Amino acid sequence: MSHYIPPKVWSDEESNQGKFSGINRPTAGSRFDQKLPQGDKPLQVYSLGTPNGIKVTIMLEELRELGIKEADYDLFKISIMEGDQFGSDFVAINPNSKIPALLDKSQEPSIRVFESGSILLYLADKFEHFIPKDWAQRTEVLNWLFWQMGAAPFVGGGFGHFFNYAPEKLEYPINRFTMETKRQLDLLDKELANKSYIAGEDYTIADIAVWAWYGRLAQDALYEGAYEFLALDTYQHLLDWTQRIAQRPAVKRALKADYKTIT
Ligand SMILES: N[C@@H](CCC(=O)N[C@@H](CS)C(=O)NCC(=O)O)C(=O)O
Repeated sequence: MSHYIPPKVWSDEESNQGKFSGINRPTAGSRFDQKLPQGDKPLQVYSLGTPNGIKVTIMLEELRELGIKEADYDLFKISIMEGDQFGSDFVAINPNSKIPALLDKSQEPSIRVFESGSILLYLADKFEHFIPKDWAQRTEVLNWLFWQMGAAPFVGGGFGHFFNYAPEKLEYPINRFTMETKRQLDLLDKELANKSYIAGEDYTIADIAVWAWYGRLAQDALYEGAYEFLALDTYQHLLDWTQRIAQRPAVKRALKADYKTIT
């Protein structure tokens, strides 16, 4: 057990942020002027190949697969460990300073979209794909999309952080977040026992969002040793669904996407 006694008032000067000390500050807003490049495609994506980032590239590659020219995009790399997310142009698109962010230049004026779930929904509504028109079915897709947006921070910011990134291995947070992560994995496994996709028989933005985290975890692509530690081999329906989606050409392309530099 740690013997840390919190002071009366917390101060960032005494806090050890480990691997993230170069970027973490307790304030929001832009930290320096930085122009972002724009290409000539209708959609400009500023992102990175993380679980939240790949949601957007998978969706855009799925739209490309359907031959939708209006969904063509330029993809730029925001190096979050170097602090690109705090540059002025990026903050103007996403005041929350997190990837992914999208600028839709086909609209006048351009529309900014941030939060990966909001971007998926924007693209699904705009192009009328990967979201059902039927009200009840659409609601079920949104149930899972919003579930993922609320649940995955326990996996990434909780389990992944303490299992993989934290400067020391601490039993209490690892136990706490492993318990929750396994509960979520069991939920998905039980749901996927009776249907092909998470919101029913069709592949939707809910699958894209959930796969980017839980599918990647099931592929052992997120945190070294996690597959074994979480006993992912015991979630057979989740593994089958992971494979089904991994075989999609758009998903394969998205995972190998080329990011242009911003400087
Ligand atoms: N809820 C946000 C989370 C985005 C997020 O956490 N992005 C991470 C990378 S996966 C990031 O940009 N981190 C940089 C930072 O925290 O400074 C979303 O889904 O878009």
